[in-house]
Amino acid sequence: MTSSRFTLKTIAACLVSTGAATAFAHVTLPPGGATVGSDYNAAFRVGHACEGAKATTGLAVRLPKGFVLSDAQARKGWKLDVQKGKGDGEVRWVAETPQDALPGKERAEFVLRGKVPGTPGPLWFKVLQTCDVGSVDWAEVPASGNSTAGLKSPAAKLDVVAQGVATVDVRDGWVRQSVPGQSGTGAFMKLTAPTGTKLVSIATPAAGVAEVHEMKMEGDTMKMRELASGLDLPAGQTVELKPGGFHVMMMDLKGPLAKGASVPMTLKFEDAKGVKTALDVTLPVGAPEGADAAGAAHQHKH
Ligand SMILES: [Cu+2]
Repeated sequence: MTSSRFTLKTIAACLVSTGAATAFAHVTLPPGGATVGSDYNAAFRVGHACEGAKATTGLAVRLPKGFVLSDAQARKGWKLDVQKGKGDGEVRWVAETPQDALPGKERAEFVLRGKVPGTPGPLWFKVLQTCDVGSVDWAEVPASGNSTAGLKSPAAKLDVVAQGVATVDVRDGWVRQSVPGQSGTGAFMKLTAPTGTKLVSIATPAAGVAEVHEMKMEGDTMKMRELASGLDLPAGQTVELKPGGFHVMMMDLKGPLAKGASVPMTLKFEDAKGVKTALDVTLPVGAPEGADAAGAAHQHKH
């Protein structure tokens, strides 16, 4: 639990997002960010046709300024057209025949690769989706900030983060409330690491000690233990920390955590190459609706 092992203290961005309910209704990039200046596989997800249409017949991605395209992935039965341009490049896929079009009920990924800019911030890819009937221009960008909430046809967003900041997407996080005198509680969240990493430690001013734990049945008793070597986050896979399973164990609480309060937390990661990153998040206290059926019985004995 020493934080001195981590020399990178620059933790600027916060990738916490809430409400992914509309994710499949839009053209989006997978959860998580990209490190400044890194090569990025942009896999645009198309999960439906235009309104009233049966199939997607074309996709045109306008490359944002500062993104340097290296290549785009061909699709069988689709014509690929790449315009490199400076700050106005475009990649276009067009179905060669109606039979090659993407049916409205099928999901597909359209992939291009390139280098992201050397400065942190949101990168907006505007995408024109063409269908057998009509088209949708996914091109709205928020006037300020980087939340797409409330936008009808948002552009696809990629968060470019500084060196040392984790690219891990954290969502639906919360901390179980505690009563005066209670020494420990748990924190829960969903983590998606785009290139794979490990959650190795946690620091929070709300607790003297915070560890990554797992709960398991041993015989007929539920036992928990610290994951001493960290929690593996395979590339692109969402790992859920939830009551009865993996969790962040907060011990030696500095005070009671009341519903409605919030808890700042620094999540520290280390990937297979030994690259260490961290992410600052703020988690609300109190179980979200429907999240906590098994939770009340979660007793902590150490
Ligand atoms: Cu625990």
